[in-house]
Amino acid sequence: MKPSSGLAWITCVFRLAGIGLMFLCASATPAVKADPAAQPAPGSGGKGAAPPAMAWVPGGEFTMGTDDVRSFPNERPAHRMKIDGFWMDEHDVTNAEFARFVEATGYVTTAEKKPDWEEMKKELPPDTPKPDDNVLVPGSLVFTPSSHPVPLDDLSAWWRWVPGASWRHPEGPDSNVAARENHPVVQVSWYDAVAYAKWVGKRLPTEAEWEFAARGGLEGKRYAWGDEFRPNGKYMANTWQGLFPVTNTAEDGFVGTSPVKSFPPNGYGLYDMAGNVWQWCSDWYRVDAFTQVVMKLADKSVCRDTGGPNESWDPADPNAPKRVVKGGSFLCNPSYCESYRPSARRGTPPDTGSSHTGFRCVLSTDAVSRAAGAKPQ
Ligand SMILES: [Ca+2]
Repeated sequence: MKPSSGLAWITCVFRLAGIGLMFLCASATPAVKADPAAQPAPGSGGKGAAPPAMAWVPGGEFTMGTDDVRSFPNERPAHRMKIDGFWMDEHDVTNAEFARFVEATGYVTTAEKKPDWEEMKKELPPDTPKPDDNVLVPGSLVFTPSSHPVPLDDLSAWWRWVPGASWRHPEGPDSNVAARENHPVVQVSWYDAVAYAKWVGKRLPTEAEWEFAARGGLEGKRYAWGDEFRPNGKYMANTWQGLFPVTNTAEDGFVGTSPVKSFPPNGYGLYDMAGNVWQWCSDWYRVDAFTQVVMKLADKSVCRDTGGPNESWDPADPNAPKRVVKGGSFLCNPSYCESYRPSARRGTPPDTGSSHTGFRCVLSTDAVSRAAGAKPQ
């Protein structure tokens, strides 16, 4: 089966090459210019005390994207971006946390619902035939290693549509999360992530917020911790070692997802901002988003985070609107994507979950203040 919109994003990832992007943005001072005065004073009663298990990400300016030739065209051009400070979850939302949400609300995730062909076909080429009803069943995308080397431009060689796969059963009906309570929840759609965020009184990060946070105060570095992938021989993130997608040597200690906080935090105290699982952002995905944003600048100097484009655009997959995912996953390897770099980005249809996509939430300071006002101490 060609697995519907669920696989739509997969077919486009490597077609990004060839999309010409222009370098238009004049770079200002190439450094992170944080705004320490914007940091809330814990317990001050002003902007509120630190929310539990969240880290403060100071507002300021930074260089978003990259002009490094060792990147995908959709990461260019590098441009100066200014954002406000915000709180971010220290780690990805875990299976235990998501379970509490489902238990409290009775929420049913996208992967647990029968696919709606009328909605699916909107994201597919017009002549796509309707699959048999016996394959239009609840399910999701599951990574399946190949037994032999395969061309790395054919992602269908290692992704399968598995009936019964969901956040409760990440690899299919015979799997479960009983021993993975502290792992990131996966097999969640963008809609699922938004629903969870709303329930906990938070929201998804914008792409600019996510990238600023991932850089941890470092300017223009290739990774969240610097320019060296393994400083002093130490693995800093859960990625793939070995011949992808055939042999996973797990030299970093993990074949699949890892418990949150298994690797060192970045400069803002955030864990797993590289590898482990991709993370949903609130923005629509455009291949040329960075070009678009700098073209709109009057003075070509500093961009302001507006929450991303008004609509999705991906010429390689024009029928499927997508949201941004960032961070890469345990499947990322230098041989094919290396997307655990802060500037790396992909688009994924919001109805699509997979065994390597999760999320975390953020909280604006004004929201903290409202919460504090609504709940007298
Ligand atoms: Ca690994």
